[in-house]
Amino acid sequence: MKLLVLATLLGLSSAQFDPHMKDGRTSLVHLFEWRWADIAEECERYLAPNGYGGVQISPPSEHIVLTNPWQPWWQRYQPISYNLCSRSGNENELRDMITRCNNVGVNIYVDAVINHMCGAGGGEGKHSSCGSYFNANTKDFPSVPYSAWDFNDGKCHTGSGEIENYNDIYQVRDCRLVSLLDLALEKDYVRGKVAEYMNTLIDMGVAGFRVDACKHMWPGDLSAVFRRLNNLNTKWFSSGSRPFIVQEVIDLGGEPITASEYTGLGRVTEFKYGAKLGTVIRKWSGEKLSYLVNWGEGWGMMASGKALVFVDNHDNQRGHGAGGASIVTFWDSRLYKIAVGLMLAHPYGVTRVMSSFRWDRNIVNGQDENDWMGPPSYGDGTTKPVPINPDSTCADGWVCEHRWRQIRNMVIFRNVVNGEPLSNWWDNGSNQVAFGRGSRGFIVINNDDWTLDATLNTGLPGGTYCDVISGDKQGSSCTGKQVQVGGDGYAYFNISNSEEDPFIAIHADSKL
Ligand code: AAO
Repeated sequence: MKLLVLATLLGLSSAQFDPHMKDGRTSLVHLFEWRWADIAEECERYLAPNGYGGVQISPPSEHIVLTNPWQPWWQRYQPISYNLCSRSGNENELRDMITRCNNVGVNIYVDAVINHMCGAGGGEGKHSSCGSYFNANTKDFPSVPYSAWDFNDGKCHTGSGEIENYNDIYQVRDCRLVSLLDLALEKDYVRGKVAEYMNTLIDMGVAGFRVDACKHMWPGDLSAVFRRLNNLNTKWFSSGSRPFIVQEVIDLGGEPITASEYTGLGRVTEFKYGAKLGTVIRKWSGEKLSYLVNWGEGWGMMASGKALVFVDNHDNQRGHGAGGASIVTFWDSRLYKIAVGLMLAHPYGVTRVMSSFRWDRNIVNGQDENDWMGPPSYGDGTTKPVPINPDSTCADGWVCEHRWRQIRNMVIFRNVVNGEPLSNWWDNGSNQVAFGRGSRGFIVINNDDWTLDATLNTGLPGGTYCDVISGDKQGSSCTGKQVQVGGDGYAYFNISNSEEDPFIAIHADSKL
């Protein structure tokens, strides 16, 4: 009996670590600031056919609308209410997107901003995305409703009311993060309102949440909220499925609040991953690709089953949040493709691909003066649609990294090798490495300043394989390089350091 109870508890508690992806899919993509209407189309026309398992969407809740600076992307991290109209679209469009994406096997994960409302001192009469009235001075948000009683200010003991010192765990949880009005999540009423918001989305069919700013909430309060969440909608998910939870906690070490306080509640964003991988790929601090032989837990990261990993995110690609200058982004496209390729080939963590918009980057003394710029939009601030070029790339300032052949094909690689262990590691002691995933896939990377020339054990059955980095398998032919694997599993690789993409990847489904 005791065992049964334990098993049930374990079964239930493990479920929020599972992204519940369909048909053996393994990766999600953050379609940062995309409109719901465009995401619905993208699910049908691109994500489903190319094996993406889910989309992290920008916050769907009603947010402040700012004019100085002009409609920054970050206005969506300042909720005004839990009404479902935002810069990305209204409630009907949201519902339509969730339904259509689910119907083609692509999950939706919501960025939930529940730690705070808008910035303090915003005053009365400011704009909000559904037109709801609010008054930040009196902490009045009648569309929830929240009033002054529902905020933490009484508990914060810094002179400014702000978080002044990340070494003081009380400040970090009870004071304002960059002046954002901090909700009192220990109150049953506030927990109830937050859970009601999240449950509305669950009932609409979302598969889970990326929960914003979790470092700034007490784990006990979060646990109380998560316990109130409904199971996923059985129209698309098996009965008893718990919502997938990813908590945003920035833990690069050196602060008293650690990711491990949160890993019992759900997955946690592993920020060390992108920061360290960036350092390795850039060859800073004497780092080398060959050191990745024990990549993952061996590098001081959390357990693989607790981690959500990414090369860059919407904050650190523009100098917000943390990670520092080492973070690789689409601006360094050659290094970026290697980094994302490596992430997707490696078994560690649940992987998230970033999909960005371009902005007028203007770095002055190490700071990007235009780090606030919002998505491609019309003069009135309405977000532009995402037009697709005949060559399947995106236009109008949308970068669409997830459509880059090298990245898209590695998302498929990850699905093909799902569940296989890391195998046949090889390195040259420098920046040339190769590894396989059982007998299902193999990747070879050259980040040295000279040619890679080696015969390696791929672990794959003999045959001719199409390299999915330089091209695609189309029917029985290959538009890129071909790799001959002998009956013993060995293959010869030659990768010049001056190639556009100095890496090769082959897998069971790319066999000709
Ligand atoms: C905007 C304005 C503010 C204004 C405010 C209210 O920029 O000037 O006061 O409105 O009017 C986003 C933007 C913010 C924006 C906000 C609201 O990034 O600029 O404020 O929307 O519109 C911390 C949090 C983390 C947070 C991150 C940005 O812990 O949760 O800051 N990320 C999320 C979202 C983000 C969003 C919010 C939260 C708020 O992803 O988009 O903000 O909803 C240390 C700490 C980290 C801390 C960083 C930030 O990091 O560890 O926890 O992140 O500092 O400064 C080394 C260390 C590393 C350290 C880092 C930086 O790398 O190793 O630990 O240095 O010091």
